[in-house]
Amino acid sequence: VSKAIGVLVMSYGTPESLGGVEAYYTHIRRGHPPTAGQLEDLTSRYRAIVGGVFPLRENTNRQVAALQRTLDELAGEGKFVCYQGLKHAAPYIEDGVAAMAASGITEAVGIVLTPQYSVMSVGGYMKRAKDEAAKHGIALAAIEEYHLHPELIDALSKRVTEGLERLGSDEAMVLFSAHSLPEKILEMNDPYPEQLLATSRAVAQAAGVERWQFTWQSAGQTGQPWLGPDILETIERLSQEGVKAMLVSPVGFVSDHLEVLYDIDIEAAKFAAERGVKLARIRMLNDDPQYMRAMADSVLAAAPERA
Ligand code: FEC
Repeated sequence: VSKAIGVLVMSYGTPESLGGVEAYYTHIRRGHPPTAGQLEDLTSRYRAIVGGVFPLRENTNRQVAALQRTLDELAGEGKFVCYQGLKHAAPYIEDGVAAMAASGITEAVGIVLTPQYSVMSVGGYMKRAKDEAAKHGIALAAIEEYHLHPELIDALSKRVTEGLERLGSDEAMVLFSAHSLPEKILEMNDPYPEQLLATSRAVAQAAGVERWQFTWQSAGQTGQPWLGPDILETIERLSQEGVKAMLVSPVGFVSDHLEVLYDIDIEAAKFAAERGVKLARIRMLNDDPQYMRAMADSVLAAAPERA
């Protein structure tokens, strides 16, 4: 039995290579393989971002290492041990929990790299983590959200200020964005839209930004309605209203990955350029020290008391 508290650090996961895209996509689709056309569409998006490499994987490794260092600094070395658990790729959430059990961990905290709660995102990660922890006799405390942590808000607001300077327009509109989800989450009273708005409002206030809107991005094609307006509709409407400069500020994403590097940097940027709109994006948090402190603080608050 280990005295250390395990920290299960969960994130989305990415394929390891272009050859792994089909298995990854099948996992996202809950075991239903994509059609050849869907697979080609996704593969071509991966090919288009920085030469077809998978930045999310290295990035997640760096984030987990940085969170470990931050916890060591705040709580002393050896108190917390971080394990990685991914939703759609190896090491899966279940692998992370099994690795904890193999090291004799009996108490753990689960945290997801995305700051806002939805039953379809964080709720799904936590259910899998708790089910697996129960099998191994591990008590796992779940951190559901940290979307208003002052260090997170400050880190994002600095990036908004820096992005606006880069854009160099006094008239720019800040577009806070996050991954859309199927509209049916509204019937479940899901806190996701409200928490995203709360983060956006706090960041706008901290950065002294008055011209801002919230918009969704990266909706899936499932035949069901997804939350809107989508970022492309928002750009279209604002451009018709005469807005010439926009700063996309993802607040539900924290890393450089496909939904940022493709959906914003390639797709939305091209769409904006065709309408004479100058579009920029804030730098993602990745392993930003303030973001790490926001997570480490949340882990300390959720961790069981030790004599
Ligand atoms: O860079 C990478 O390799 C991974 C980028 C990536 C991130 C991400 C984050 C979120 N997703 C969320 C929900 C859904 C729902 C569906 C869905 C589908 C996809 C597909 C790809 C994909 N997601 Fe994702 N998501 C990323 C990538 N996502 C690829 C499949 C093809 C496509 O539509 O583009 C629909 C599933 C279905 O078909 O039923 C729902 C949410 C997040 C943000 C929170 C989090 O990070 O967990 C919510 C990064």
